[in-house]
Amino acid sequence: MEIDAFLFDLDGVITDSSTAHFKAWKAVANSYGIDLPDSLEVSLKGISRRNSVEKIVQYANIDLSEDAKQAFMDTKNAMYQDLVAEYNPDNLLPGVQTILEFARAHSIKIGLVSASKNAVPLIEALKIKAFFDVIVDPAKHPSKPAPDLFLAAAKRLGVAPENCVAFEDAIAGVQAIKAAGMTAIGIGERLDADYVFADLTAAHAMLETHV
Ligand code: B16
Ligand code: MG
Repeated sequence: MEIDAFLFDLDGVITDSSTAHFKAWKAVANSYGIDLPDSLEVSLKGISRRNSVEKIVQYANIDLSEDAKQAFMDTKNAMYQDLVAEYNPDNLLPGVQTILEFARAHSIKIGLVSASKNAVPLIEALKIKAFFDVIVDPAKHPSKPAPDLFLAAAKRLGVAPENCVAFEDAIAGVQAIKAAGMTAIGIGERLDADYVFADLTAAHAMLETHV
């Protein structure tokens, strides 16, 4: 396969902040008397803050005014930011640095395709921002599972979607990659991707044989 770009999801692929997102949702929900089961985590991964609160309200079968939803999201975001406040390069998941350097060495462009509005400060804290040729703004496009964020990255990089390899830990994210016509690499388990690996170290080992 011709590979012109690697497109990375952030939470759950580059760093383990996806657990911080769920921990924060769980804590805020608790303060509303809602007990979020761990089984809900998988369906909240990769989707926007707004879609997450809608899913939680639907799960709990409660009515919240628009103001209350906004307060719910704001409290969650403040909690999430507290949880990742100390993140630093030690919080990079295995293989991140290596695969970014590998991409650079092979002139493969690099994009960040996160649904998170906290993505930029997080990659700055992780000290990897300089690797990215493009960082897509999630506020400007429909969220995953729509393909728009991935397609916007390819367009800005000037590469064809079929020559992009994208990495995701979320079901919604893998759906978005496939809808964009790109090669999907799932990080984790039980993902309907073209390839599934435990981490980027294993993904890199496979990709090395294709470049
Ligand atoms: P924020 P990713 C996603 O990031 C998370 O997986 C998801 O849990 C979160 O709700 C979403 O970002 C929005 O994040 O509230 O910080 O804007 O996995 O696409 O990098
Ligand atoms: Mg993710």
